[in-house]
Amino acid sequence: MLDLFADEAPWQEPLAPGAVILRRFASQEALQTLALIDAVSHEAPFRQMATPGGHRMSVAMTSCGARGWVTDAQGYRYASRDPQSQRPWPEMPGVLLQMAQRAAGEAGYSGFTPDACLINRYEPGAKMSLHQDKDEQNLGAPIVSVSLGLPALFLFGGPTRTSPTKRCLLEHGDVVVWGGPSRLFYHGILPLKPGNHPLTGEFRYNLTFRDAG
Ligand code: MD3
Ligand code: FE
Repeated sequence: MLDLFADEAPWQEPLAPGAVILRRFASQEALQTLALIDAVSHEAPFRQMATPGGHRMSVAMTSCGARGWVTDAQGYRYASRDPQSQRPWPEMPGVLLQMAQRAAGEAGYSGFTPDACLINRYEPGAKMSLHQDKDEQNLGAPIVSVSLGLPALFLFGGPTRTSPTKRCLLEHGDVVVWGGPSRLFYHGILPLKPGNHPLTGEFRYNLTFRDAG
């Protein structure tokens, strides 16, 4: 299908040690990716999970791939089944796996074999507080993130919670590859500003591809 929002050539912006933004890298595949997100969410619906501290997350999440990320009163972890249905997570679509592998390659990380794709859905006001991603077994592998729909202000710091932070706007089609030292940097998303995106309406989606091991 002709995508009227994919006419811009991608470009790269270095972000932090080991991290690079591939601006608009996913633009051409946005429509297909959104259709695949829809299909995944019919098998494994978006849900707002509870943190171990008992707070309901404002971001709604689901997963595809051999593992999915879950949180509840027991803690954060990867699980091979959706706790809501007790079924395995939907398969990671080949085109998404290949897009993540191509992005990792462009950023200098060849041989990336993610087994988990966490899908975040933000509605207006939804946010993700400053955190590290360290539940994965293979911290030597990068994380590839794909942003679709409404733009969001991304906050990224350094190796400690009190490291100085920078802000960066992540827009539709942007892909970020996080490896090397930045793999364990603190990061978060500021509350989503209301808006209307031609492909996603009031939502922002973010996919993160991980080698959870
Ligand atoms: C930096 N997601 O799911 S993507 C997450 O936009 C998460 O939904 C945000 O943080 C989102 O854990 C940010 C950018 C991102 C993803 C993973 C990272 C940045 C990262 C892992 C390490 C360092
Ligand atoms: Fe994260």
